[in-house]
Amino acid sequence: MSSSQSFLESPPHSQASGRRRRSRFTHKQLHQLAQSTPHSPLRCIAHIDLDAFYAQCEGVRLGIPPETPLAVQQWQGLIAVNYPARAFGITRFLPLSEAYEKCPELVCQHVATWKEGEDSWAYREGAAKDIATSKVCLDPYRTESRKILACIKDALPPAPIQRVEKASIDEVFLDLSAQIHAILLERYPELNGPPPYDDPTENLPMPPTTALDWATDALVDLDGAETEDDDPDWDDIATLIGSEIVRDIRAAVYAKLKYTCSGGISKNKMLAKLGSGHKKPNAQTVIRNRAVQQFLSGFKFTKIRNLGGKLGDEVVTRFATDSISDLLTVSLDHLKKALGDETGSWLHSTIRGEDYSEVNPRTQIKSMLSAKSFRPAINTFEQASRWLRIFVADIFSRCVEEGVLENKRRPRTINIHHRQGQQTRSKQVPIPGGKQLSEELLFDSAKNLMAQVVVDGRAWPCSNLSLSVGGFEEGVSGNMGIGGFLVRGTQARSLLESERERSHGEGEDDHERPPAKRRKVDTGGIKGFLVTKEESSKGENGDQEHDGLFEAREPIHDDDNDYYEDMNNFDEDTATGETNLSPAGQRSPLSTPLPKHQQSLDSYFCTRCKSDIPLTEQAEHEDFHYAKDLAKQLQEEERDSTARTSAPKAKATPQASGGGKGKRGRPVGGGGPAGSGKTGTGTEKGQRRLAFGKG
Ligand code: TTP
Ligand code: CA
Ligand code: CA
Repeated sequence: MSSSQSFLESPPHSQASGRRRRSRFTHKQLHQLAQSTPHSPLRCIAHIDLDAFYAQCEGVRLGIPPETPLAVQQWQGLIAVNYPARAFGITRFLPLSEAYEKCPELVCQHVATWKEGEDSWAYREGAAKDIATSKVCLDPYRTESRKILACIKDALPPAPIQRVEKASIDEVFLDLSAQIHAILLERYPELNGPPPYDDPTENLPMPPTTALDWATDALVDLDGAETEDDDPDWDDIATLIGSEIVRDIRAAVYAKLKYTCSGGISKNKMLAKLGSGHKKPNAQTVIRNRAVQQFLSGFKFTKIRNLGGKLGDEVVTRFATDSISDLLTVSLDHLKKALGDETGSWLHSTIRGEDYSEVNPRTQIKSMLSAKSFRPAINTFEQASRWLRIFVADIFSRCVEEGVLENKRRPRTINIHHRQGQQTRSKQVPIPGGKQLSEELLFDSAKNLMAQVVVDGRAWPCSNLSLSVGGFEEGVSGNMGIGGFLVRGTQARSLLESERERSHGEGEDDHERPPAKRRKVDTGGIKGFLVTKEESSKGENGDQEHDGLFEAREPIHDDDNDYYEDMNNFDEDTATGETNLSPAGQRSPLSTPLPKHQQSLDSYFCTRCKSDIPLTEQAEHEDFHYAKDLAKQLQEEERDSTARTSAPKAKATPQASGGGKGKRGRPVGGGGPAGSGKTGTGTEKGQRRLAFGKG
């Protein structure tokens, strides 16, 4: 007789003592657990978030004892504060002087910086005063983040049982369902038996346990109707096992790397994420299915992702409350009437703790962005070039970590985003292929993009500039792979032209949208409302999901935007269309051109167009000629290379053709052997000559 039989025939006394004989869950639902099916009612998701992450990184790097109050400084503000420092009332974005007043022994470590004229990032003495010539570098935190992620993965069984989604620089989601399923079958052999009558819709036997040991977990109180006297069902057991796994992971991260983190364990991502933030630092919170409503009712709905912005405001206005408990009394019909069918239904289920979004174990970086807001704004091509040099160094070092030098992965496109007054423009070109990706190559492309912005006019004063690379593709080892990266001069030029047309004079809302954006929230068409800040400001690399389930009501990001990017696993391009905050978290007005009456009436004589140009426009005007010259040079170059593209072994370059792939539809000529690198074919030489000199 199998154990499940023994459960089937459990003695009547269990009935008498109020124990149910059968579980609420069916054999089928248990099976769904093994498949990590989002709708499995036994599903278990965890969220792990590092405590005061940057501060811990600095503490570990510098060997500072964890009980020392420590904060990470960026310019004159603080971006991470460890828990001992928080005990003094020190918070993120508190001005430095105030922080020292509260805690004179506070250790403040400035973030590493990229500095104009320097080849690499470094921790620098007095970095805080170099805001005009430096940008922050998050590489040290990315490196630690990678180590932690590896450690977490090592503590889990291999894929496909392991499902880990890196959600930002310091957090991950884990779908523990499949692993828990395996553990359940091991611990409770009776679950291995076939369902009675071979009917998968038959209920499982009850677990043979009456009391669960939640160890050191913060256990959220049960919902009103539930009592701790009720026997646990399999969902409680699944959550308990999930909690054990998370505790082990946290212990492993601490043992190996000396970082503490907090965890949330529940049935979905939304709840797990709320859970990890519930009790910090170094603790984990379990929200059992029977405790969800109780847990959620303590929150404002504006803390839930997609409710932090426009939609949240709308709901607050409509229902004159921001509390979940209040909103629970509003009927589905009423919500639908007020917000539309889809948004209404979505909100109705969300505040009841429903979220079927998947843990998405993508690990590959899709794009990288480096950005800087300028206060004061910059006014010349030369200044812009100096920043582009820094962006390129930043991006290139990350590309190297992605394995570009070994030809493992390589970005296909490079984008510039430029803000002048209220206008943001983006431009994109393919990254020339056929040779090793290098800083010079990226820098040349970046400057060419900048030149395009200048040619379009109204480039200055520029208040925000950013560079991103995207369209990463897997390299193929050997020559074939390199061939795949090849974009020839003519083709590159055509793409560049088409890009110019597309982006000419566009406003910030004119960015090309990704054709089919996947959404995290499985809600179908709540589109109008559920455009997050990131999405609304995203440029062309939008083929990814969002990770953070929650957005700050007033999202705070650092001066250089890198934080936002990392929040989104580097996939985001968030530099466009953002309202910038000063390092101290204060809103600062975006720079706008000087009002007419403040402009100088002085002028200078341009020898090339033989006319007087206002002195205030001199820089822009000179840039204009510079860019025009460049365009002319390009045309000549193209004529040159067209004449020479008669090589017999012409080869299509699908991967590298970016947007031009189908459109071009013709083989693109190639002179020398693919990947001939520095020996250079005619077209490659052309690519070189696209570039300005060193800037
Ligand atoms: P968080 O996880 O939001 O915060 P934290 O890890 O510092 O503290 P907690 O213990 O509450 O989780 O952010 C992770 C890191 O991201 C943080 O250490 C610094 C950085 N960060 C910014 O640079 N700017 C910001 O606005 C926020 C929110 C975080
Ligand atoms: Ca954190
Ligand atoms: Ca975090």
